[in-house]
Amino acid sequence: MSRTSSSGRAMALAALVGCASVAAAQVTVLDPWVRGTVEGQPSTAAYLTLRSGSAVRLVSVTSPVAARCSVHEMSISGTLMRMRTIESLAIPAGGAVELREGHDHLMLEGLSHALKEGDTVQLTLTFVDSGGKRQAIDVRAPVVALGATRPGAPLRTTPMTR
Ligand SMILES: [Cu+2]
Repeated sequence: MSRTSSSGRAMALAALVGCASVAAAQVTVLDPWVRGTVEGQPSTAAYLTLRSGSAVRLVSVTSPVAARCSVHEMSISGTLMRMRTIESLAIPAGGAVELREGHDHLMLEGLSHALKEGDTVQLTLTFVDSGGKRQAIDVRAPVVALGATRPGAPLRTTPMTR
């Protein structure tokens, strides 16, 4: 292979990658993480921040480790925290939506196995823009230990009975 043709190929590849990143730049997923579980625990929550240059809706979440994934909205009714599934989550143009502990979150139900710290969970998020165009984004979310509050935070000091 000559030097000329290989550099031409590299330029073509760069152009392709450039196009792909423009299309994908519409939605950005930041700081994803999943709460670790104990053996036999059927469900857990995942947290992340979604940013988008244009108005989109998160319409579907899937994961190979969970039979069902959904967006849960948290609300406080008296002293009770309630959560309910919402059909879609809107991200405004140029805005961000933060799914964080004690607030709205992704619910992963029907877990296939216990999720341990150090594991990575794949989440596929599907967004729809105002024109009805769908875009799927794969996210690899680290599993955070059951007692920790967020990635990098120290473990709670409450001793655990084993
Ligand atoms: Cu929930």
